[in-house]
Amino acid sequence: MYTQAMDLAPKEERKAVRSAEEAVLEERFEARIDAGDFIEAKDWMPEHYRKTLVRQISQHAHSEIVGMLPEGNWITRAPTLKRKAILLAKVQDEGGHGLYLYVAAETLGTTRDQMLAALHSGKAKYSSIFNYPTLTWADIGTIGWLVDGAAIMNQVPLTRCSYAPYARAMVRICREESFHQRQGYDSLLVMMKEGTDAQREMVQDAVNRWWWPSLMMFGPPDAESPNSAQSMRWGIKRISNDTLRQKFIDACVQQAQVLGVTLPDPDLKWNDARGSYDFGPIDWAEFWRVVGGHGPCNRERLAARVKAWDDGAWVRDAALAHARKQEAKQQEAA
Ligand code: FAQ
Repeated sequence: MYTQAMDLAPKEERKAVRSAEEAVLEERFEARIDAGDFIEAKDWMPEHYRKTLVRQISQHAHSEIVGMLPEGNWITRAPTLKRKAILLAKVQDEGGHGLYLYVAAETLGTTRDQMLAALHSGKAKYSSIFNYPTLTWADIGTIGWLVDGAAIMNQVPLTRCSYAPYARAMVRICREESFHQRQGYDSLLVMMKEGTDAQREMVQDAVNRWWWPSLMMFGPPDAESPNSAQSMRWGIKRISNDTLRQKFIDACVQQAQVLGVTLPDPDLKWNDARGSYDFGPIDWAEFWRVVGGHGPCNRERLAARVKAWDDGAWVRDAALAHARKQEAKQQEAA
């Protein structure tokens, strides 16, 4: 005899058994994390670990493809053939980074279409830094030096992220980011050492505008970072937002001296006791404004990505139609 009442008991039991099983799986997962093991796509993982990774990796992927826009803006105006070729290669690399990262996120059971829909609707975040405009050619060198420099500082620890597909993508990305940082620094060095006064002023102006937003790339202070504690516990993040920001500042001071530019912070001062540079207050209200959609270029950036998606619809349709035809041919042949 089957009744709803009789159905309920086994279901409850099954749920209890499942959660007991899950508890064992979770314990094993935590033990693997503690032992420094890497987690692969097919391994069991807690839902919150999976969601955290989808959030971070997809935001990272979005940052790479939105990050193509401020620099892409200068490809047609690069001052020499050499600089144009370098910039083209760099912007293309960023597109490639986006693709590795979307694929890494897809291994966690989300689709590219879902991730892009979240970007286009404004639901998903991307790095605050790409909502600032590139006003002069010196901005391009400064992005390489400071923005790619900050990206490397943040991303090298991610090559040891506990989720192996993300860690593997990051190894390749970091190698390319290192070239990006150097080409930017080299471009600024040429302008500072061999350029005119006007070029030197242009570099200083770009550094003044990009310095503080670059420091914001590392995310809010540790004490106000809701995701850090759990992400560090799981080995997704290996080094905290504040520690990475400090390491970046310490590295930049000497590089600025070699370049001959001033970093726009009157409080920047070596602290012997800490073995690091002290620095002035970061405008976190500005950061949250930009993250919240109200930066100088948020609307423009999102509109450009949505337009690219709409303009590319015929390419996606054609590729799908071709794939279907090939499949039908193969089935006929079989
Ligand atoms: N912009 O709790 P936390 C590049 C959000 S790639 C916007 O500390 P978490 C290459 C955060 O999502 C640059 N939002 O978060 C390139 C969270 O919001 P949610 C991108 C930010 O994840 C160069 C909330 O604030 N790099 O530059 C930002 O533990 C040149 C609370 O923050 C990556 O994505 C921000 N700056 O730590 C391309 C690296 N910071 O999601 C072209 C991977 C924080 O809870 C040209 N990601 N938020 O709603 C990470 O390492 C981490 O996700 C952090 C943030 C460190 C960015």
